[in-house]
Amino acid sequence: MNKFGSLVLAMSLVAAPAMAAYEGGDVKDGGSISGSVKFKGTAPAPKKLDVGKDKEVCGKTAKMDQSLIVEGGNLVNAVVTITDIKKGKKIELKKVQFDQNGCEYTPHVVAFPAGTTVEVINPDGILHNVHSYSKVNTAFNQAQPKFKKTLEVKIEKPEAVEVKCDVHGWMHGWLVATESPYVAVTDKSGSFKLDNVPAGSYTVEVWHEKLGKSTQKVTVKAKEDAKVTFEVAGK
Ligand SMILES: [Cu+2]
Repeated sequence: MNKFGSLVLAMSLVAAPAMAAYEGGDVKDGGSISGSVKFKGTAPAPKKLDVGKDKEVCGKTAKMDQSLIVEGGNLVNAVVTITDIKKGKKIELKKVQFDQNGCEYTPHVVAFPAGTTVEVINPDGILHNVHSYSKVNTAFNQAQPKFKKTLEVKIEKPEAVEVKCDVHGWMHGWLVATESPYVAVTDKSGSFKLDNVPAGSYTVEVWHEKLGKSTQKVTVKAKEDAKVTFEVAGK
């Protein structure tokens, strides 16, 4: 590449963050997108995790691997977002909770718009450590001693942030921040709903920590619910 070419490339890299940001406002005659996420294939048998520390607190209930939960063919804890929406409902930032009760993160996956503050709760009366493996956001690695019942972290930028506890190696969860407020996590029946969506055509994405991403085009009509079913194959 010549000198001019590399200069153009450098300038375009600098310009990249100027990409149109999400704009929130009032949505008139919004529709919704709802549906479910199915798991395609044979679901693995639930795996019990080895609780090798603080057994009197952490071992009260059996700890199961939550990285792939399939209930009756439905995929639980998948994150559903609209990836290409630039204008829609207002972002209302509310604190969300990430509870370490019994040495397990509940919910296992929390999703919210970027800029949200997460309250990490420690009701256990023992030491936990909240360690994020962020790449886009500034990573955090904070001890949460038994007397510190709540610790707050803010996830500023869109990213699926993996969180672990350095004290209890089996503790593992996700804080998923998105650009728009259109985000939902599938429940026990694999269902989700995104509401107050302006009429239009969108790309809806499903992300799962083990199974990755898949997308579908969905058209939303005013005041109507657009139904969509995803089938995500096991790996
Ligand atoms: Cu811990």
